[in-house]
Amino acid sequence: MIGRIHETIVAISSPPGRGAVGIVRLSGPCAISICSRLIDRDSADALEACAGGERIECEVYICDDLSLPAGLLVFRGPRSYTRQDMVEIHTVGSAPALEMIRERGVGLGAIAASPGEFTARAFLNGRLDLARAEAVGATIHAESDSQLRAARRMMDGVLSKLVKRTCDELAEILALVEADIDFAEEPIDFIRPDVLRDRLELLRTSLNELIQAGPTVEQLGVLPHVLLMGPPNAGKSTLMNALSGIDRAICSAVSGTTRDVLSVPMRLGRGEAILLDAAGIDASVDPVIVEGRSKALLAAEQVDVVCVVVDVSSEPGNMVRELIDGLELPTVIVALNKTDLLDEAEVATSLQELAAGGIGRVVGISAKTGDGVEELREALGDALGSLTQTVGGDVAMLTERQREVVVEASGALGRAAELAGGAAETIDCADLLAFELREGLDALGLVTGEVTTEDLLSHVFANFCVGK
Ligand SMILES: Nc1nc2c(ncn2[C@@H]2O[C@H](COP(=O)(O)OP(=O)(O)OP(=O)(O)O)[C@@H](O)[C@H]2O)c(=O)[nH]1
Ligand SMILES: [Mg+2]
Repeated sequence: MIGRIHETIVAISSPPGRGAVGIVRLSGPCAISICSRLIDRDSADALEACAGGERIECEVYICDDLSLPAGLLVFRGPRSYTRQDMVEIHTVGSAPALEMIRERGVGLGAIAASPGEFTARAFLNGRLDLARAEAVGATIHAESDSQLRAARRMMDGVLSKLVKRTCDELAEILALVEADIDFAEEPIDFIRPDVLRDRLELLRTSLNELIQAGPTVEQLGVLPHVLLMGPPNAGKSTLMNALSGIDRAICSAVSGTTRDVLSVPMRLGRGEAILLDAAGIDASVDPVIVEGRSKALLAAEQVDVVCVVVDVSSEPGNMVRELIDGLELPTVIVALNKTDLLDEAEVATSLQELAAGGIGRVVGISAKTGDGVEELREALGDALGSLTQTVGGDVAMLTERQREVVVEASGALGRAAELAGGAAETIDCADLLAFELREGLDALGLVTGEVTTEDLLSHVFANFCVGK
């Protein structure tokens, strides 16, 4: 990526598949001249003369005798995302047409862009630091609102600013320690060991806060799982559809309708979870039902919360006990379903009886009418708690890669603080101290990309899509 920065790259930037609009993007010194040979003559003249920041309507040729209407967004470097000349061709979102335009671009001298290469150029040309470039990738891959928020904060540079402040302070401390080495013969104490130790401990505390701030951006993407478990016909599938708002599962009065484990995303307050529906648990010996039951029980051990669904008219207290007896379950919430079939007093008695059993929170619902479903959603959200948490405030979220290097930096600072703590004068251990401080600085440099290698870039940008 670093070696070919002066070549022109081309890629389809819109997502795969059909859409109203598709985008082919070019960046590099020949972006304008290559694009002008893909379009009609008059528009090509307008493109060559364009100073950037404009949209030009044109016909783009997907082959010699076939053109499509298109709009060109033209950016002249350095006022562009990559700080190079860039053109975006917006045309009909047909996959073959976009591919033909891309191939023609390659035929005219552009090279096919690698994943993330546009953003890598933005980084290499100083438009973004590495933490912000990673935030672009995290935004594209966000699968939950928490991930999106975390990525957005990274884009705003919260992490970059924090790391920069730490690096500045560390560089100043290093300069003082090095002065101690350079002027070892002089009777000057540039920094006292106790002051040095305190300053390093402070820096280390702020790095440790960053490490412990919460899940990494990647971890936020792993959604928690909730299983609906109960006897056949209790209304699990009806509840799955009600909670997810999607008609996902077949529901029927025939017992044993669901056989496989079905899954669907579900909103829980501000977070999200995956909701699973499985076969009912009973004593049937029918081989298909036995197979479905063992899949349901296996799922019960792997999820974060089990929501036991029982029919209010089926001696629910005994039913729940029978179901969960001998099982090692995570947090359990009981959904007492079909409350629409009984009067209020009867429902209240069943709820009290279940609550007294101390199994877990009990919510009366009717999956059919929707009564109590929102209260159940809230109970599930509470039970999942931190797993669905949206990280709020100004916390700087880290990617796994960033966390690793911040842990390294914190380790180096810890070793340096220990050296300073055991010394009568800084000079006693100045060489070792300077070494650890440089280690810390180098590690932090990897967060923002002040220290970069081709390997690091390939690692960071490998997860991007082509065209970004
Ligand atoms: N009155 C009433 N009927 C319900 C309610 N929930 C579900 N049902 C009915 O109960 C029957 C079984 O519903 P399902 O959702 O298929 O039950 P299930 O637990 O998934 O059943 P299996 O997949 O066979 O284990 C269907 O006829 C539903 O319409 C409810 O809240 N009230
Ligand atoms: Mg079912």
